[in-house]
Amino acid sequence: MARHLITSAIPYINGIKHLGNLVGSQLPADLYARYQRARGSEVLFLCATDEHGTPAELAAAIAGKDVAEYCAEMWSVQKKLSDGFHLSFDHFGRSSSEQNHRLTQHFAGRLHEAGLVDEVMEKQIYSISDGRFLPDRYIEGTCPSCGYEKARGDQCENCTRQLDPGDLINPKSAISGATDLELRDTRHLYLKQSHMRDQLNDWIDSMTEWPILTTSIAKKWLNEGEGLRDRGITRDLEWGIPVKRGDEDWPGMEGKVFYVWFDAPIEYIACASEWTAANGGGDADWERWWRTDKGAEDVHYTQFMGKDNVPFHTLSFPITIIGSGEPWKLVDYIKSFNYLNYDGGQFSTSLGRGIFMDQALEILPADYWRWWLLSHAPENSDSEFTWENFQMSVNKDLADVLGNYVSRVTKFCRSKFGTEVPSGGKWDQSEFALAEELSHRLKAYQGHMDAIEVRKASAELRAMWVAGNEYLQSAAPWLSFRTDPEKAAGQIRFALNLIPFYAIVSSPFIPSTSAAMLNAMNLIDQSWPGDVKQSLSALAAGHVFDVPEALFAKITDSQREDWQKRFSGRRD
Ligand code: B3M
Ligand code: ZN
Repeated sequence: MARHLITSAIPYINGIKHLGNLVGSQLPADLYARYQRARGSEVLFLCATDEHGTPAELAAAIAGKDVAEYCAEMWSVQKKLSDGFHLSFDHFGRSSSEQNHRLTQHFAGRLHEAGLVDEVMEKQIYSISDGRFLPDRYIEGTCPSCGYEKARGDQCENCTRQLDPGDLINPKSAISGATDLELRDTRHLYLKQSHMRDQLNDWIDSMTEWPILTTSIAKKWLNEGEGLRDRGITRDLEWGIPVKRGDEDWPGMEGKVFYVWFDAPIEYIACASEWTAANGGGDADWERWWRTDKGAEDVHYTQFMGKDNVPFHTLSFPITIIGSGEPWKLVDYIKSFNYLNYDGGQFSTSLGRGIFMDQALEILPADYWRWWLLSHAPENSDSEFTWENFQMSVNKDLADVLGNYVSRVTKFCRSKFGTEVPSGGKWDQSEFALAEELSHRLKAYQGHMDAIEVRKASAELRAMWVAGNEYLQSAAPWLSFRTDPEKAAGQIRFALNLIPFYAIVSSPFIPSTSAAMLNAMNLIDQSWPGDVKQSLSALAAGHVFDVPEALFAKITDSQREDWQKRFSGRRD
């Protein structure tokens, strides 16, 4: 049995994610996990919240809460929303877990022993009134370019210029407004990434199957620019994982924490350990996914992420793993995504622009969004959400093609033969032809799913639905019924059999609709179709079914206009 370890980039804790975040990592990861499970693989699918760093501290301060309390609350909010979207994580962990503390400190210790960590003295802005060092984002002042008075130490939001805190005119603390700031010495740890350049280059070169988007970003950072500069892995913050090497204190590093991007990917490993802890298992249960000396040598590991996360996953995290000198599992395949834009601009969390996960579920069920997002996944280039396109896709693909098919077939059968699969009649040329076409299309679909070509897979799936509709239209059992009821019975038995077939192959995309279809058809064996002809005979004459409620409602023009207006500004 094939074994698939699958992780999605772990979303920041600071607030609810928008649909652009969702389609860039968690949702396609879920598609793949569901598909692999349906094909009989053993799957471990993990995600978590990314809880450290200044964004978490700042968001908690704005909410007037203690950081730990804020994170615990937001974890529950995000967990509920991921359940709402039917994301089938085996575990949804937290990077602030005790397991991640231990593992992060363990890796730091190993890297130190391997001579891969430098201690560097540098100067940073210290706020005397606040009694702490201020990260760039905690310093505010007037932008030297445009005069905006609330520019941050890293960037001016008004004119977008990148800044250093020293550029600001009248700098002050964003926490307290204090102006008694001074430069002070502070010691930090740097990971000597540059020492690993050749090893990393060889490893990336050996990943010949990676998608171009992933490889090109990895190579760009490896060969030019800033990628393999040594990287600061500690910060002067209170919230985070305390700097230690293994169990030991690190002299000179008291009061400091690891940089969020150092501990976040380690959470992929820690999350597996959280998973076993939550299920009463022992170390061996998660190590067989992560340690190649303990059973993980046959695991295939796939990561999903937006393109901005690629450098951390192709360079920094592999350096942590390889540099440790221990037999941890390295990623086999990195599926990365471009950006989804929103109605002529960008989705933006800080500007509250676009549709956020909670809002989406308030107006429509998850499957509508899943279908649109996945069938328009920003794979080869950025893609754009528009309400017109969303309305068209839902109304055509889901309501007219799939939903209508199921409703026509089941209702026609009920009115002419009752809610039992009718006997009589047999497959004719057109039934054989469709079974043949579906066999080919299913193979193509599986090929795209195996290769994680999300858009191509969705197009093939849609084509399978369309083929069923075309069959129904040309077989026209409502006509044959008048002259040859036996023939109509054979046709409708065949047509009914397409419903569980569609349900099973569509389930990675639209799991709750698939469940409703299977439920209506009362089918016990829900295994993936091996032989299409055989699975199109699964419902035998006499099998009882229900006519399901309409699977999808069309989006009306007035709904579309309302939503367009409602989501045109900043979220409140
Ligand atoms: N939290 C960034 C993001 O959500 C970051 C990913 C971490 S993956 C280890 O895009
Ligand atoms: Zn400015």
